[in-house]
Amino acid sequence: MVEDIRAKGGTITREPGPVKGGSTVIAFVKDPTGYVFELIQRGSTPEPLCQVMLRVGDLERSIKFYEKALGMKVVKKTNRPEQKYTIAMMGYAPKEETTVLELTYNYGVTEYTKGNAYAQVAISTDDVYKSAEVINLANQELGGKITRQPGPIPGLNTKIVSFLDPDGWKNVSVLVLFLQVQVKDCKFLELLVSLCLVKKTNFPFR
Ligand SMILES: N[C@@H](CCC(=O)N[C@@H](CS)C(=O)NCC(=O)O)C(=O)O
Repeated sequence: MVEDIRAKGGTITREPGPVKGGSTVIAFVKDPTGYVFELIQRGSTPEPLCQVMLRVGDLERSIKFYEKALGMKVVKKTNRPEQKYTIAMMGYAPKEETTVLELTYNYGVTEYTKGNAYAQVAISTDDVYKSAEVINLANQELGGKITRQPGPIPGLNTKIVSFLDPDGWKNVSVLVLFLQVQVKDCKFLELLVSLCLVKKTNFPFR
């Protein structure tokens, strides 16, 4: 895959090889906007979109937040003392079956600066109003806040609630699961990692 991406003009930022301190073979590539994608060599899975990695300043606080606010479970936890980091994979099913959040704690790092390009991870819910109540309780206990009260998006038949987790990462409960990032050219992203465009919506009023 790396050779394919290189041939299409993609930037390889980490050549394929075993992860430091482990045996899984990985590589890193960059899309034209500068977003980093990790390629992980593993057997075929029903969902090839594996994980979204967020760096967090207090792993136990984040685990509690994602459990309480969004009903996720820790599906795998890996501590790499030699590399000075711990990872908790959180989601709704084993990581071989579904996309998961990869929460990374680097020893001693309690805060991260955030740019303005990352937007949000979206989680589906059948009732944003109930979800907002649960999220609000988790925010009060563990940090973060609701940034958009639950309700419909103008012009669309979708209701959302937007909120920040204790580290300030934004999440949105909506009816479909998607990861939103600001990109210059989604055509290149499709080519780069063979993602398929499943829906494109233009919002002229935003
Ligand atoms: N300090 C790293 C901790 C996480 C980490 O190292 N993850 C592994 C993948 S699970 C990685 O990026 N390894 C790079 C390598 O092995 O070259 C970070 O914040 O990105």
